[in-house]
Amino acid sequence: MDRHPQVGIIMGSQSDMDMATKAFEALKDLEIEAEVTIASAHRTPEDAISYAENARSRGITVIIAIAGLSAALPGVLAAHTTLPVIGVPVNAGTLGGMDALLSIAQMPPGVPVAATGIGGARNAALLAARIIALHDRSLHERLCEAVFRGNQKVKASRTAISEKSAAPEDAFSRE
Ligand code: RP5
Repeated sequence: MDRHPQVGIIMGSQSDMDMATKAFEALKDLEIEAEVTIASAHRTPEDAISYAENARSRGITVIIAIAGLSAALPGVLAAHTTLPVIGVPVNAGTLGGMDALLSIAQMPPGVPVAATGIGGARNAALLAARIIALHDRSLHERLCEAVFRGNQKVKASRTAISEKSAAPEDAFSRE
């Protein structure tokens, strides 16, 4: 397994750590190496820019950028690298994360950022995994297994529905 970090998880503040941990754990489950750091687009803009500029040559292939409030971090990183940047909006204030979601999603043409839902750190990790799996057959297999396990979990949860109201299993049959 490649021990070199392939995913850079960067957050705007230490207060975003829960989200970073979620993304890190999801990547770890798929045996994807990741590194975690903090740099703010507003408070330490030079660090954010340098991290983005150095990321590709350091072997990073996808950046996950986590930020709340006026979440400029994913966009600033995307402006300084051609690596794919996935932004995770955090609910960090009175607007419940809508502020961060719109800041991340409403990028101007030419500077793309993929936005997850508010608090979507796990999905950010899974999207990063899909991107990396384009050129990594063994990761693709692990990803397919994880998707299968997720599907099985949903199917198994049907048994919790009372027999009287449950739809029959043949409602899901495919010709
Ligand atoms: C953003 O402001 C950070 O990403 C964080 O979500 C939010 C609040 O930061 P702190 O005031 O907790 O450092 O830049």
